[in-house]
Amino acid sequence: MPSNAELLAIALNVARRAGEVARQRRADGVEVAATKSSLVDIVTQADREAENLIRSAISAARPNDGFLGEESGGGEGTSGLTWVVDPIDGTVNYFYGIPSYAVSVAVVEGDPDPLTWRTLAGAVVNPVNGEIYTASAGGGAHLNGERLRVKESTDLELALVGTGFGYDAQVREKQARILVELIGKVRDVRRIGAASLDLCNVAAGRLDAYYERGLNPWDHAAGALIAREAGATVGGLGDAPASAALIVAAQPGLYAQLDPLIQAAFADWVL
Ligand code: LIP
Repeated sequence: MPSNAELLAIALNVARRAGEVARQRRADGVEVAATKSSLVDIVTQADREAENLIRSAISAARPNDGFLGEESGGGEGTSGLTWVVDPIDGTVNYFYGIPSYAVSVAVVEGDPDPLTWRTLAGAVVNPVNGEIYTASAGGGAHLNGERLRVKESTDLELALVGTGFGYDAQVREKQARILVELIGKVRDVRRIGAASLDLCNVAAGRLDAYYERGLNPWDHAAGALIAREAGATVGGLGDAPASAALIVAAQPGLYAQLDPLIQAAFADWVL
C-alpha cells in the first residue's frame, strides 16, 4: 500500500494538469455539451476532457485502484482504494466565466461511499488564482505549501457561513426556506458555487462554517479532508458522516453552536 504522501503526490499532479486544461478551455470559450439531472445541471466538453485526463493518468499510475468520477462514473478496483474526482467543481461558475471553480481529486480507502470510506489524501486546485489546497490523513492541510489551521471558535452571530443549492427547483426552494431560518442568526451567508472551495475556505478561515444538502461524493471528498486536517469538525445528518443528506463543516466551537440549528432546520425535510 502506498503512503498517504505518495497518494497525495499523484492527486496533486493530476489535479494541476487537469486544472491547466480547464483554464485553457475556458479562455478558448466554453459551451454546454449536455445537461444531466435538469436543464441547469450542465456538463461542458472541458469537464469531460479534464476527467479523461485524470482517469487515464490515475489508471497508468494506479491500475488496480477504483475510480468514481462525476462525468464518467465508476469503475471497481482490486486494491481497496478508489479515486473520487470532480474534474470541474463549480461547473456553472465555469460556464459563466466566474473565477470560482476547482479540480477536486481525492483517494479513499474502502467502499466508495461517503458514509463508510476513509479519505487518505486530497487536492483541490483553483486554476484561476493558482491556489492549491492539499491534505493527507494525519499529515495536515496546506494552501500552496503553507499549513492551514481553523480558528478555535467564533460566536454564532459573528459567523460567516457558506452554503449551496441544488439543480432541482423544488430542492432549491426547500434549501432557501432553511436558509431563511438560519440567516438572521449568523453574520452573513456566502454562496460561492463550488463545494470543494467552500470546504477549503473553511480550512483557510475565509468561511467560519459551511453546510449543504444534496452534494455528490466527488463534490466534498477532497475538501472535507482538507477542512478536517485543518482542524474543522466535519459531519453529516445526525451523527452520520458527511454525505448527500447533509454536510456541515465548521471550527469546533462554532460547530457545537451551529450544528444543532442546522439539524433542527432539516428535521422537517424527510429524504
Ligand atoms: C456544485 C457544488 C455546489 C452545489 C452546486 C453543484 P458541480 O457541483 O460544488 O456546492 O451548490 O449545485 O452541485 O455540479 O459544479 O460539480
